[in-house]
Amino acid sequence: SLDIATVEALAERLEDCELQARDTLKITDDYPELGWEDAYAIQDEIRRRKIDRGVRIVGLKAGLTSHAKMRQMGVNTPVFGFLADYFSVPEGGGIAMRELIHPKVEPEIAFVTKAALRGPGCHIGAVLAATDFIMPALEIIDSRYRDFKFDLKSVVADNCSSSRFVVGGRIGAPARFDLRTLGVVLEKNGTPVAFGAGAAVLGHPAQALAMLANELGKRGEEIPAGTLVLSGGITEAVSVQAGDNLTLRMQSLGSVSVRFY
Ligand code: OOG
Ligand code: MG
Repeated sequence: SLDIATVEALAERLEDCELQARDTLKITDDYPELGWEDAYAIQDEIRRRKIDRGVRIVGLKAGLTSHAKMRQMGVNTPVFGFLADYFSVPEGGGIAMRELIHPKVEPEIAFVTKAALRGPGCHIGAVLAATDFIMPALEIIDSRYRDFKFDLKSVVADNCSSSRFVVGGRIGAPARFDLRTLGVVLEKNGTPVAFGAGAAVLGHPAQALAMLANELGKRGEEIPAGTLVLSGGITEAVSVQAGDNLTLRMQSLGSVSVRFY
């Protein structure tokens, strides 16, 4: 396992890439023995650096929770990260391409909790009972690794490619939906480019929060009440360029849009 100085140096390298919109080679090229604890220690150090500068953490995310995403990235386990205040883009807002490296957009179901969730043993029923509401979300991921080429531990260290997110549309009470059959259409410049339903995420998107709570539970942490959680891309992520407009339409829950300039 890595010593503290190495964890700090790797966190600084990855966060500098994020803040300066530069890419880097995946860290397992230099540290092939990197373990899961090392990877989350680097992510935690990036979070600590941000908090030290006065940044607030405003949510959590699960990633690689759908087969489409796992296939796209060639990996097979969900991973977890955090969302910082400046990641949040208002509904209909714009994102400057020059601030990012090579962004991609994912359609996701966002959950907002009204009670804490703590593992082990957290399950879909507990997640639904603790969910205040759900809403449509676009996640903008931007791996700091060259050409989005990474392995699971490298991506965890890089806060799971987290970059920006937009929530909007309507809010829905979880009891009123079968989240498995909740349909989504992702449009790019008015053309539908990706389609799916909630079941693409681990059979049921609430399972992403259950796994997150169980993972946090191992470290004595929980998903607090009032937390925004992105449950993971339902379809493959879609690449974007300056001038693109992306809209997510979610069955019964309206739409959420973002543009790139
Ligand atoms: C890792 C992040 C994946 C999702 O929703 O699956 C993710 C990546 O693909 O860069 O956010
Ligand atoms: Mg995502």
